[in-house]
Amino acid sequence: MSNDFDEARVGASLDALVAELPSWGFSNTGTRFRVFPQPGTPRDTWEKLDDAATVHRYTGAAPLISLHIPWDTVDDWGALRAGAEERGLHIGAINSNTFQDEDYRLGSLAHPDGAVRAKAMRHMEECCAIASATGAHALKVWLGDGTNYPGQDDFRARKRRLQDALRAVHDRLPGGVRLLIEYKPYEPALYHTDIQDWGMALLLARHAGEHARVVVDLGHHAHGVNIEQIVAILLDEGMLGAFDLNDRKYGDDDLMLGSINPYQLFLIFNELAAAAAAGDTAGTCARAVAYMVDQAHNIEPKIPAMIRTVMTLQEHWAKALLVDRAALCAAQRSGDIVGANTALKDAYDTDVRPLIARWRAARGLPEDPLRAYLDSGEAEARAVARREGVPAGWS
Ligand code: RM4
Ligand code: MN
Repeated sequence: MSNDFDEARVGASLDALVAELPSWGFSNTGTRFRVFPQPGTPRDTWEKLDDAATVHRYTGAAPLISLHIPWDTVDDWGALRAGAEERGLHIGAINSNTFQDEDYRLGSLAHPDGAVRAKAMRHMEECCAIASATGAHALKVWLGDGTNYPGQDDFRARKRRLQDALRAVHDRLPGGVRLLIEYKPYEPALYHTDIQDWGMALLLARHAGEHARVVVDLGHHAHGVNIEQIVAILLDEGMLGAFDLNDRKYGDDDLMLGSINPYQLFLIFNELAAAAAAGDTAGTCARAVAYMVDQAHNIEPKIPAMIRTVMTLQEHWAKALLVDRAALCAAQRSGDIVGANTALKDAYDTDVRPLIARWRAARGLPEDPLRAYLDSGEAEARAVARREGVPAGWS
């Protein structure tokens, strides 16, 4: 840490950094081979709020929770919103789900049959109504749409159906709600997905309307893809809306953030920190980006995994803020390749944990949230309190 000025600057930026937790990250999940249930898993949406609120209580940095519909459906959305607020939370994004119903075998918004597309559109309307009732900031659309075999359907026809449908969804957005469009190269569709990459998502967002943006899920790229460059380009176009934060080794593994490739995470945040300081389109865009987590904890305990992820987010954000931008810029201009790369490496190699511990202490938070949670006995008490009933899962 270079000086007090840096510490105050990083601290102020950490105050503004808000993580959004996924309700589904607290449910029992697994792979297609096995779901390993965990003790103390929430049994309903209210208990998912309790778990998200626990992560926020220990970290002070995760006051938002994303919901997934229909997994989180309740009778009274106003009551859920009030319940979230009582727990110190707000509802973040509403995630649509058009990938688990029998009718969606050939897709949803891109389905060849208009009746199925209309059904998917009714679901999107329901999600818009939920966004309005809960005060959510976004409707996030990730589709399972695609095909499994060459020739199964017509790429261009599917594109046009999807384009029209997303424009119609955009027209139904409540005021102040963004449409976040997510891409993914494969799975569940295995030959092609209709929104396979950031270019397709950008195209669809542009067609949909002014409140549409692109979501970058860190697990949704082919190997070797330069994600920080995608982030930079989307920022420059004013079209980056949000992240689905996680990490992966092979596929869409939804592992804890920064657990496999922390340097990549730093390089992504470096682009955001550079843009956030700018007075142009990229700056406005960067300051409105939502830091959503999209993790599924298959065998690791869920609340500790989420606390760990929020800490990782803060650490890598702080490192990105420490990049000496003047030195970097000078090195870039003079063609000093090693110097430019060193400006990044120096920031990345800085141990920011003591600074963040001081930031926490000044706010009455535990200096090590993970250790404090593990020592609290809360996990054991929750396992006893939730012994009865049916734990929540992906249905
Ligand atoms: C998808 C995608 C979505 C998430 C679902 C559960 O792969 O990442 O964002 O809502 O999983
Ligand atoms: Mn995602």
